[in-house]
Amino acid sequence: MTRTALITGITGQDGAYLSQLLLEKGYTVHGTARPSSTDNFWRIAPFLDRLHIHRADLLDQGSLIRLLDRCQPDEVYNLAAMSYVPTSFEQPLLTGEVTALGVARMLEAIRIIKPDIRFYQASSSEMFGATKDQTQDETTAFHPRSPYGIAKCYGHWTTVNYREAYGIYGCSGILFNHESPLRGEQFVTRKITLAAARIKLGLQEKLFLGNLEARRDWGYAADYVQAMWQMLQQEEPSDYVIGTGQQHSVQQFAEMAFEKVGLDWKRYVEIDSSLLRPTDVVNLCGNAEKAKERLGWTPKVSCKELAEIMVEADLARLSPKDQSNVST
Ligand code: NDP
Ligand code: GDR
Repeated sequence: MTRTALITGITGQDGAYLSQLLLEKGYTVHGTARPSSTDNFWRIAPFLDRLHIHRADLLDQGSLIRLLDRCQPDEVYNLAAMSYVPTSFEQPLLTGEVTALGVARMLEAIRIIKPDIRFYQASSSEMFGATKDQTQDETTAFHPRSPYGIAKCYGHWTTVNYREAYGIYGCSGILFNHESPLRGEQFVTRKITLAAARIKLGLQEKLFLGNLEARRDWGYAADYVQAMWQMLQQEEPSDYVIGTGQQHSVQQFAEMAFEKVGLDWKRYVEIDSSLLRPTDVVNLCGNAEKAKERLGWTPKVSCKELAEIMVEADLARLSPKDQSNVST
């Protein structure tokens, strides 16, 4: 029988990769988009006609209840969130409403409408924040460093609590940073790859960045949505860290991206102190042993390959057709 999935935040990076994966697996795929004057469907445009899009907002309990009643999904992937850390410092209460309470609203809707739904919560390595541990796994203590990280901790523990209190099949995927050509332009990897491509093509002169020393475990979004799906196929629900176990600094990512276009990053990157965060996270590196053992999940794309894929995609997007093979 055809399985039915609902993805909140289907218009985002992960929503696009996950919906593609689920369509390939034969699912009927429903997704939520916020009501707005301009639709943000560019990431899902290639297969939009195969998706069922509904207007719903994590801020609105009634819209979520009606949504579940209409779709009757077997699986819900809760990807919707205010996901940009700097904005969470500017709008901490809105971040809490969407990224924290939004999870409780979705789980309440599940409890009311269809408690046998399998639920995936998009948790984040930002929950580890100021951790002193060199690598982080499912047992590492949380010490969030932003309103976003704090909100994600609430969502994580709410998922755990609904599992323990009501027997809901809820999994919290603690995903480390994952990127792709579909990444939003404000996130540092895409900001860098887009700038490297633009500078190569003579469309931009400088790239302004904040903290070059911050270190992240960067993986490829297409690999990570596979793990989300695998978590919901297990007999018992559980929480999983997903990361590559490899760490690079923002500076190293810039080096790799500029190298791809044959340029020296030092000539183009400048520091803009207004991009520094009130509190930042500087040392994240995931230990995904549990996911490897129980799900058989391993990452396929290295950070260097990822930087290259992203630069290539940005070059292709920016290049007029007759210049599409700009020498790299
Ligand atoms: P994006 O920012 O690309 O997408 C976020 C999605 O949430 C968008 O579809 C957005 O809709 C939607 N959204 C925002 N506010 C609301 C709201 N009030 N009601 C309904 N929908 C809303 O994020 P990613 O795809 O990168 O990430 C997916 C999830 O995974 C997020 O929860 C993120 O916090 C989490 N995460 C991401 C990681 C990463 O490295 N990418 C790592 C760990 C966790 P709209 O198009 O209208 O703005
Ligand atoms: P992050 O991603 O905060 O880890 O959250 P982001 O790419 O925004 O920042 C990563 C690190 O780079 C440093 N940095 C800059 N960041 C941005 N955005 N712009 C800059 O110019 C810049 N210069 C340096 C930051 O200080 C930071 O240390 C992402 C989001 O997808 C979250 O939703 C997700 O939960 C986490 O990854 C895991």
